[in-house]
Amino acid sequence: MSDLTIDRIETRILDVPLIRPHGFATYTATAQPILLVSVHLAGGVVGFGEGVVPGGAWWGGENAETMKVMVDGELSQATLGRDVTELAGIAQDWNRSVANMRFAKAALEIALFDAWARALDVPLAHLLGGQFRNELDCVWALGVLPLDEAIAEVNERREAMGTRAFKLKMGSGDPAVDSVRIAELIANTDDDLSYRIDVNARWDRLTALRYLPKLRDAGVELFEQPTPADDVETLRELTARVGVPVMADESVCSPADALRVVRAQAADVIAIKTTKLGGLLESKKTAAIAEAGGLACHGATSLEGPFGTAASLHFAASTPAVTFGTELFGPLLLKENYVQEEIRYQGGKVLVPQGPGTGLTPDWDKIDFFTRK
Ligand code: MUC
Ligand code: MG
Repeated sequence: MSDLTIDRIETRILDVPLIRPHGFATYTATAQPILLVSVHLAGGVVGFGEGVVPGGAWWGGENAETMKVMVDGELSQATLGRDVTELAGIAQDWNRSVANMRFAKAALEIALFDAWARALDVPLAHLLGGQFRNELDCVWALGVLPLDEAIAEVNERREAMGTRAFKLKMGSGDPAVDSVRIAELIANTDDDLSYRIDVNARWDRLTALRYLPKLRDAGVELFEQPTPADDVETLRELTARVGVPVMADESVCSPADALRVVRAQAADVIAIKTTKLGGLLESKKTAAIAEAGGLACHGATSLEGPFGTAASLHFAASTPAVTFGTELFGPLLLKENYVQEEIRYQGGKVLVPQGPGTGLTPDWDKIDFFTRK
């Protein structure tokens, strides 16, 4: 066995252009900033993690720049010189010097996991309980788009990848106009497609009570985080009243949050982003709490690049509680990827990359090209 001492941690910010602008509730991204973290073990093995938020700081307060400061500073100090097999203890120690900052912790934790798995020459899923599936259902998110462009994109994705489930972003425009646009999209595309909306916590209670029933009647099958993250009581009320499953995303950024949602029965599904939760260990705990409380888990995304997406796939492939599929399509939204392999998408599913660690090898020419100067 090679030396597993954590010898060096390197970070760089990549700016990777998107195939089209991606409109969120309060922000439109044309490129995805990604903090690429490389962990070098003394024996020569290198692991990779990505610090990613959906576009910018609007989602959870962190961005690529803040993540770089945290990983380069306190988080590295608490990690260097230790043995990677101590990972759970290292991750716990981070909380002594750095409160919150879960996206930054996830980037480093995943790079450590990847290095450890590569040193053992096993897939990452083997360190997470074992891989029991090779593929998962995968939703495509449209962002906020005009109706004609949305119809074209649905048809194109269906043709190219067999996608049948689509997520529509709301919360940016007038809810009355937006609801009509979504009803028209559903009416003007094939009946066997499935639609969900994500409001990114932007509506108040009365807006949600007014428009969610209209969207339900139009055929929307899942409501993701319609109302503010901290207002678990309103989420509970909507879950009980609107007759369509509700998914908690912003409301669950820790295992303790998951327990709160489970206790209140405030949602039917919990969105597990390995990024917002602070990594794979915290994602496992969150999934266990959801499972014990009878809630489904969804393999959600912050629009990670290939390494982050593959890590989330290994998490989902080793976690039976993820019963509600995934939206791990991030690499497809990037104009170009920076690994030598491609994550494969077919028949509405995404395949878990195979090989040691995440199963992906960096393409350093492309990484250098996208690195912020
Ligand atoms: C979110 O809030 O779910 C994931 C896909 C997408 O379009 O937005 C993200 C973030
Ligand atoms: Mg969401």
